[in-house]
Amino acid sequence: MYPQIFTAAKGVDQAFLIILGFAVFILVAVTVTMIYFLWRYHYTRNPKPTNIEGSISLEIIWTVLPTLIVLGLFWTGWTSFKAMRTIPEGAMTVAVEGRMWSWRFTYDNGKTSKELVIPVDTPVKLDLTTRDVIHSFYVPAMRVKWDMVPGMDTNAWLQSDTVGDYDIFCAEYCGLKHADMITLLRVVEQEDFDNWVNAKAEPAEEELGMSLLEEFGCFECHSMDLSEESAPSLLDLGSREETVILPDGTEKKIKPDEAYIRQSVREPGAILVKGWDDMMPAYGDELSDAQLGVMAAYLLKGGQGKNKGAVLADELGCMGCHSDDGTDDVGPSFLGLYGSERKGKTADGKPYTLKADDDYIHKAIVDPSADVPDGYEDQMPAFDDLEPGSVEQLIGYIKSLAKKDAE
Ligand code: HEC
Ligand code: HEC
Ligand SMILES: [Cu+2]
Repeated sequence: MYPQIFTAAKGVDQAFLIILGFAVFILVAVTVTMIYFLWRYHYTRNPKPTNIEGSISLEIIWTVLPTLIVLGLFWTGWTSFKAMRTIPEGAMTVAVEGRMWSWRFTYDNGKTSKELVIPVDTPVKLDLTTRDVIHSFYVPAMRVKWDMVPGMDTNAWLQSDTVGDYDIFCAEYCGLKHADMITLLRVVEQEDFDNWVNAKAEPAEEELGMSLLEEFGCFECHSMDLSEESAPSLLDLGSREETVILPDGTEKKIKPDEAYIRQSVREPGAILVKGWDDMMPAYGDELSDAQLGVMAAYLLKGGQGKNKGAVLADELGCMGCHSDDGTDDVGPSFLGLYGSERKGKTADGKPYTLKADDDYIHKAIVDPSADVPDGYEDQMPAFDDLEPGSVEQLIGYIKSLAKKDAE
């Protein structure tokens, strides 16, 4: 058995051992009696069968004894069950969401995580919910297993007396990738826990680049997706080859690099992107060298590596069913999805053919059963309760993975 680290669940092991003990005892007793009778009443030793009729004392024994045994077994089970169902007052609360096919743990301060991190020696109450089908939250080392049923709020609690990492499984078969629903319970010292739970996500370099672009108003004209209304899109700048017009009017093919971006921002009029007018304000020294460096690095990485939508898609479990590299999974890959032609059937069976635009993607996220693309089943849970702006971020992310010639 797994090491036992949850004191209140000790009774579970006890109940198990007691029941196992009785079962083995009864198996042995019945087998031995049977063999003895075979031997004792063999016709060579007992040639004349006799008919035994009634024995009050025997009947009392075989009624009362098993009743006592069964009641005793019930008692051991009941007491250990009660200990695990009595959630201590003031226990720390963590919301656990199960979904096809990943876990999300949300703490009181809003922090979310894919792993369950808890402080040692602290009772933790788990509010269990599911986004789609029935899952079951199972921590073998804690002897804790409790179903998560759609539309029902269930809960469980646990507490560890030992620091360490333990497995968390889904114990209810929930579809194709049920086996992927594995994550970790990390039991850490209180101090480490406090640091972890209060840590603000370090603004990744990418996010810094993004926020600088926002701060300096670059997005007033530029987009990070395929739309190019008042300026060329900055998406995937690093992997483009572009035709620019030099000050003397000649055309040249270039691959944007850091120096080019620096110059494009400091004196945009010097080199123009072919097809665009000299509309961009010159930023001159408004931006420091360092700021420009961060921006350029971000833009050269494609600006799509880890945008907010990508982080969100990962957090919400989209990537359990969708890929970003073109391999089709349970759902179609996000790569090249935006702007491509989609064929499928609506909920009432009408075939459709259309181009995946913002509206289509929006509907696909909040009401996935409405349009189901050919070759796929209506398996996606509806994400109709996301925070405001989240769907837009997800759309932005899917857009950033569009094929460049889709527009
Ligand atoms: C008023 C609209 C406007 C604003 C604001 C603006 N740009 Fe531009 N930008 C343009 C236009 C128009 C072009 C294309 C003409 C040119 O090359 O100057 C361009 C070109 C560029 C290019 C070259 C793109 C390419 O495809 O080679 C880069 C890089 C760039 N801008 C970055 C920025 C950054 C960074 C900011 C914010 C600090 C910014 N822009 C703010 C309008 C704008
Ligand atoms: C349990 C697996 C699963 C999860 C989780 C999931 N999807 Fe899906 N998704 C599918 C399947 C299956 C389809 C195709 C059938 C359908 O449209 O309902 C689909 C379709 C889509 C489509 C439409 C694709 C097309 O070609 O029409 C989009 C967009 C989409 N999902 C985005 C998301 C986003 C964003 C998330 C996370 C918030 C997500 N999905 C989570 C399984 C999943
Ligand atoms: Cu599951």
